[in-house]
Amino acid sequence: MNVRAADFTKVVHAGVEADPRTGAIMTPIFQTSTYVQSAPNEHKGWDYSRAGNPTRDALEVAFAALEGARHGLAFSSGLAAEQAIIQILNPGDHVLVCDDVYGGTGRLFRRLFAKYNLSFEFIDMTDLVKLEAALRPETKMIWVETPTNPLLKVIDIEAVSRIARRGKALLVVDNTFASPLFQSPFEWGADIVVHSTTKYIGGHSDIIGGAVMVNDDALHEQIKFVQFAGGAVPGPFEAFLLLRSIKTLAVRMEKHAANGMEVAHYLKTHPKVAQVFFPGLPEHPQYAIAKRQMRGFSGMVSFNLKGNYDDVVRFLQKLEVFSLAESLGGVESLVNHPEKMTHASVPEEMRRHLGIGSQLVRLSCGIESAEDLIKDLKRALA
Ligand code: P1T
Repeated sequence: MNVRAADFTKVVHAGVEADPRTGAIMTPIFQTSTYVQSAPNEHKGWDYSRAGNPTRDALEVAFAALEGARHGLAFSSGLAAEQAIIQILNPGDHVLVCDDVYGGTGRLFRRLFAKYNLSFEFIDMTDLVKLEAALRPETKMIWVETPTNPLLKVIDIEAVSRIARRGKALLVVDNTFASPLFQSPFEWGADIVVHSTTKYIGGHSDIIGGAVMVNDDALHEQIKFVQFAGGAVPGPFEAFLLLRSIKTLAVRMEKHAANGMEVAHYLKTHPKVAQVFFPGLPEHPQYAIAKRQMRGFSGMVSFNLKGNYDDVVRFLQKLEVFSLAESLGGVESLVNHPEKMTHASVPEEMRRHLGIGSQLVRLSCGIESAEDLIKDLKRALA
């Protein structure tokens, strides 16, 4: 299980051509808002940077290549990308959403879009019978995040795509946790793939960004229109940084995955750890699906600590290599307390139902030495 050999080459070259004017090997940062025209609406293909910018264009080609898609679109954040996807729907449409999603995704759907007469129903999509029964004539979209945030449940994309086809609903997959190198949702029947590029694709905790990839030309036109008309685009500098990040995605993902695996195995033997959530452990309830659908398990590991909330806070404060912070997917290891941080906006009853409680801790294993990560956890757990 690992990054495909061809992907090491792909990430270095995706979307990048030597600059035709200078031969510069790196894509220039076209830090411009507008472009001189020779006559009204006669120009070299760019008229205004909300509509298009050469640095962003190169990034969008790279995004498409990462997911093996026909089209890529860049957004100013992961949530802006999600927003653009939802904005192709019409009032009255119904969306089925997997119950364990990033807190901000749930907040976007529940608090922002519900008031535009769109309805969102959150269900456990590891239960396909339940999913099929929830389908209605007005269900226009099925929204899957896999592995899920923060409980790392794995949803069978191929099986959900069969249900989506039967219901004539679009299947959206948030592929942020797996990264494009460990999971290819289009190969399992997804219609739209979305990423928070703030995470693994950016990889250095210095960018907020989002990506949408699609194969269908008409769907691309619809989402591109939202991008243009709504304007939630990244600037050229962010686009440049992402192009730079993508070149090292394959080597980073291999190390994240190796560290995640070692940390998960260490935690499961620790007497103060009650339960470990990691799709690469054979005892994970969807291990068979994860092995079939994923090529690696990335660096996300969640676990429940024994004791009470004060014990959890003491543990978090004793960590030295892991920093207590929101976000994930960067080269440096982070630790998060979902209940009080990333998932504080999830209704309490839902959190209780899912098992996002005071004892739950989420790790994003960076690319430091696994030995140092385990030493840090050992000292903080002592
Ligand atoms: O933060 P932003 O770039 O807008 O991306 C939102 C988002 C979308 N999808 C998934 C799976 C995510 O995890 C996120 C953001 N998540 C965090 C900030 C976090 O710490 O979980």
